[in-house]
Amino acid sequence: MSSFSDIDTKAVNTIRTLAADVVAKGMAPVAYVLWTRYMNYNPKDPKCCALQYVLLHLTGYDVSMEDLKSFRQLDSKTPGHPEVDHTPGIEVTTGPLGQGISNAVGLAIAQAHQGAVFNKDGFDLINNKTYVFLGDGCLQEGVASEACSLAGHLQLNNLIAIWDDNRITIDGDTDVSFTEDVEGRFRAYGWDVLHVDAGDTDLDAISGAIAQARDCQTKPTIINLRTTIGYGSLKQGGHDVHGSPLKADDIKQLKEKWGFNPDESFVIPQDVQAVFDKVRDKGEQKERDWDALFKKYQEKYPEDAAELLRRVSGRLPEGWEKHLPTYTPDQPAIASRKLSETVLNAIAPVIPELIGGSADLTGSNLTRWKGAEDFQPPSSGLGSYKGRYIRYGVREHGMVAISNGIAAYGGLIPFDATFLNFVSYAAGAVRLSALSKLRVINIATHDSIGLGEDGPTHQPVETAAWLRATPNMQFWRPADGNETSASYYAAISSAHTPSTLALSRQNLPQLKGSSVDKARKGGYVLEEEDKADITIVSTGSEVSIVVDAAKILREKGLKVRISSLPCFEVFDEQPKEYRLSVLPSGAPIMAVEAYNTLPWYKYAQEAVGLRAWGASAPYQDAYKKFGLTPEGIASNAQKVVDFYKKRGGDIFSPVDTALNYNTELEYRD
Ligand SMILES: Cc1ncc(C[n+]2csc(CCOP(=O)(O)OP(=O)(O)O)c2C)c(N)n1
Ligand SMILES: *[C@@H]1O[C@H](CO)[C@@H](O)[C@H](O)[C@H]1NC(C)=O
Ligand SMILES: CC(=O)N[C@H]1CO[C@H](CO)[C@@H](O)[C@@H]1O
Ligand SMILES: CC(=O)N[C@H]1CO[C@H](CO)[C@@H](O)[C@@H]1O
Ligand SMILES: [Mg+2]
Repeated sequence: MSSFSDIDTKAVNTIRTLAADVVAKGMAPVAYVLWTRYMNYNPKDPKCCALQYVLLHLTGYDVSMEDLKSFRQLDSKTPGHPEVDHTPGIEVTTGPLGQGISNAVGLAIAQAHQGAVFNKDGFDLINNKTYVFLGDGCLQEGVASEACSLAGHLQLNNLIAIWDDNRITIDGDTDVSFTEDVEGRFRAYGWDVLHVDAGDTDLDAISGAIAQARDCQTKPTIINLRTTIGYGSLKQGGHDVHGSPLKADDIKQLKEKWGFNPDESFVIPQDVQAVFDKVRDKGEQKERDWDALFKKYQEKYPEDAAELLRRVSGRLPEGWEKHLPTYTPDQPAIASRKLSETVLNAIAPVIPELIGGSADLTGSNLTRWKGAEDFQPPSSGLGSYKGRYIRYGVREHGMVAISNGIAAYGGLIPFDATFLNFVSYAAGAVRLSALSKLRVINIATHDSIGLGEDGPTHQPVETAAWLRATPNMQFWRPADGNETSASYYAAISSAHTPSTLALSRQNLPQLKGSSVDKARKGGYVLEEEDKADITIVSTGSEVSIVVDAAKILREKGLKVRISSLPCFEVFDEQPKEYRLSVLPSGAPIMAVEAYNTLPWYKYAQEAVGLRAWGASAPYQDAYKKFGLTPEGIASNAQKVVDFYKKRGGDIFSPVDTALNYNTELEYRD
């Protein structure tokens, strides 16, 4: 006997017609079953679940009929692709194919970890299902393979993926490019694979598969749901359904077919709304039950309860920053990747919500703190879900997309690690960290030609320019111990901004005059001089070379100021007077950095850097080849001073502009 009746069919058809009015085209039955029978949510508390706008409206989220009608319009609540933080009930920003399923793996990891840490006998507080819809396109994207492979290894039994197997992508039938055995592939990853043949109509089969997936205790599950794109439309099953809205006469016949008045739009029959209202009431009741359970938990385990509340509210542990190490000028030169390890060793024990790992470069990255436990399925004998160190394997793109999911879950601060050069492999996910305002920390070691012998394939030259051009991304390149601590301070305390920390392989001396407080401004004066002939501004491993170049120039009687600019994004937020005090008018400003010089012309008239790929050599030789030695820099600085003296006239700092980019940026709160 079916547990579904005519009213359920009517509700599905309501979703179909509403969706046709908005322009969505598929998956109505499964969305209905999932939202009404399986997911727990309370729209009054929208930090919960995500045909998304239609279901958000029907189920009572703050997404109105007007919002549905203004789909894709400027400043509407319903942008072309759902954005987290913009529309209530949206959990992650998707649109670029493959990201959503990969985020889902991150959400599932976060749930498994928090559950392992906080659940107790009789207190199944964090119970743990992530449902995700994905299309053929998502399954073709490499990032999804990376993430799903890891999910299988991790045996995430709380992850349920539903594949809209409509055999269509934009170019047409999937026969033209996608003929692999997807089910076999997922079985090989270690997933359970289920299928529903009549995904357009068979609510019972859909519900049965979801129930089976939910109850699977040992693995993630993918449900292959055979569907027809644009089901009910005159163009059903054709690829042109995807790219263009349905024509008016097609929408009309579709409404007639589903028993709706063809001349009305955006209609929700009362009895259908009543179904959703009931679901909402059930959701509210579930939330009350949960609150009651939590109250009991609070009585029995007050410390755990307080800790859970602290983490979920996003408050950092009191005084964590006091654990950040500082250094004195007479301490030895240390590689900033090593300084980063020292920071992680100091803060991982006091920030229990810090969770992360490396894409198979732990030994090079120095990202595993003392005493860390691996995040692994208990049956592996390699760790447990309580563990906070994630072995990502060689999967950079998947790693960052998973970090985005972990950050979106809340209550955790994810970091990940690879060589700076391979952060580019993860670009699709990196830009979404920034767009979605997620605090993800990318620890990016081997940050320049300074990595030496591995050569140009591994030496990032263009990467910094990209990351600095990414809105809401803090790209930090610290020059010594104090600056490394400052970069971590900023990364951890910026709740709505991702960071990339570029760290050296080679040793860097402690710079006299550096400090955490100064570096936290994103840029500061390292060596001041009145009536200077030149300001040299630099970052990371080149700052100490500039310090030596200045000694040569001073011997020749020149007055040289030095500024360090570890983070452009943060420096640009400082008041104009401050920025002008670091990069003043009156003398030429020359930038020095072992990267492409493109980003520097907003701060300096002249820049010394790389306009080519790097070189495979001991790092000192690579630096020499590109003139990044004290002598080379001094010689260029002399040319700059001579040129501007000869030209005469006033010299204005590039920071002194008519238009001020340092406005209050809306994403900082
Ligand atoms: C990374 C990425 N590449 C390309 C696109 C453009 N794009 C949007 S939908 C689509 C086809 C998706 O096919 P499928 O996943 O099967 O969805 P369906 O058409 O069946 O709804 C493409 C190529 C995108 N959104 N993201
Ligand atoms: C680092 O900062 C501390 C505290 O501000 C300061 O005392 C120390 O001199 C700084 N170290 C260096 C190398 O400048
Ligand atoms: C990954 C994970 O933590 N899954 C848990 C979800 O909840 C069920 C029932 O409480 C547990 O058995 C799983 O281990
Ligand atoms: C903490 C940790 O994993 N440290 C390792 C860093 O890499 C070096 C060299 O590969 C190892 O010796 C350390 O054990
Ligand atoms: Mg498709």
